Amino acid sequence: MNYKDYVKWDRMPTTWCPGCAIGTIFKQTAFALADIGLAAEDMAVVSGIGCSGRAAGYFDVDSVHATHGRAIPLAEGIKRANPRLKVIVFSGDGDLVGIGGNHLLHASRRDAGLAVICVNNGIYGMTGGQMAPTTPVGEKTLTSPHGSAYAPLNIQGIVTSNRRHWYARASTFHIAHLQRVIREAVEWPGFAFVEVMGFCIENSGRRLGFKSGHEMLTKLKADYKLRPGAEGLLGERELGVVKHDG
Ligand SMILES: Cc1ncc(C[n+]2csc(CCOP(=O)(O)OP(=O)(O)O)c2C)c(N)n1
Ligand SMILES: [Mg+2]
Repeated sequence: MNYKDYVKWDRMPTTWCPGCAIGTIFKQTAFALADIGLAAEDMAVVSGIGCSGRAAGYFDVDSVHATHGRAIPLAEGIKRANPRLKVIVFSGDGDLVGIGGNHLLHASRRDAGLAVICVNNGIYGMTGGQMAPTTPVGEKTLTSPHGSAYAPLNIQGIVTSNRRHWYARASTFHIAHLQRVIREAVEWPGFAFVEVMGFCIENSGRRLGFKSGHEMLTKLKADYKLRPGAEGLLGERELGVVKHDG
C-alpha cells in the first residue's frame, strides 16, 4: 500500500491554512496506515467538528464526520457492530477533551477498541481560538486575553488511570516518532490515545507573537524531547508511550 491510496485527491487542497499542523498529522496517519498495509474495507475513520475534524472527509475510506464531541461514541458503535474493523478517531482537543470529555472518560474505562488521534493545538481553532481544556496555564487566547488561569487537563492521567491502557504523546515536529506511535495505536487491540502536540498559526500563534507555522514547529522542537525507554509516566515535556496490557 502507498499513503496516496488513503487520500481523496479530488478534495485537495484541504481547507487547512498554510502552515497548519493538521496536514502533517494527517499525512503521517496515512503513512502509518500504508505501513500496516490496512485495506480500506477493513477500517473506518470518525472525526468530530473542528479544523481537525475535517480529516474524516479527506481519507479515502469509509468515514463519518460526527457531531461536535461525539466522535468517540459514534466510533465505538461502529466497532461494536463490526469488531473486525480497525476504527480510527481523528479529531481536535476541543472536540475530544472539551465537549467530548465525558466520552473519553468512559470509552477509555471500557477499553473500547479504538485508535484515537488527537490534534492538540491548545485551543478551539475553527471558531477563532477560544481557550480549551488543553490551553497551557498563562497562555493568551481569544477568551483569555490576560492568560489562561487554569492548568490544562491531564490527558495522560485520565487514560492511564484505567488498568489496561495505551497512551502516547507525540509532536508534529518529531514525525518519525509520530508515524511509529500512530501505527502502534492502530495495532493495539484496546483503547489507544495519541496526543499529538500541534499548533495553530492563524487563530493562536499570531496572538502569541509567532510569525509563521514554521516558527511554531521550531518551538515544538525546542520544547519536547523523546524519552528513551518506557519507565513510568511521561514528564510534561516528554514524548513517548505509556502502556499496560493487564
Ligand atoms: C454543539 C456545538 N457546539 C459548538 C460548536 C462550535 N464549534 C465548532 S468547531 C469548535 C471547536 C473545535 O475545536 P477543536 O476540536 O480543538 O478543533 P480545532 O479546530 O482546534 O482543530 C466549536 C466549539 C459546534 N459546532 N457544535
Ligand atoms: Mg483544537
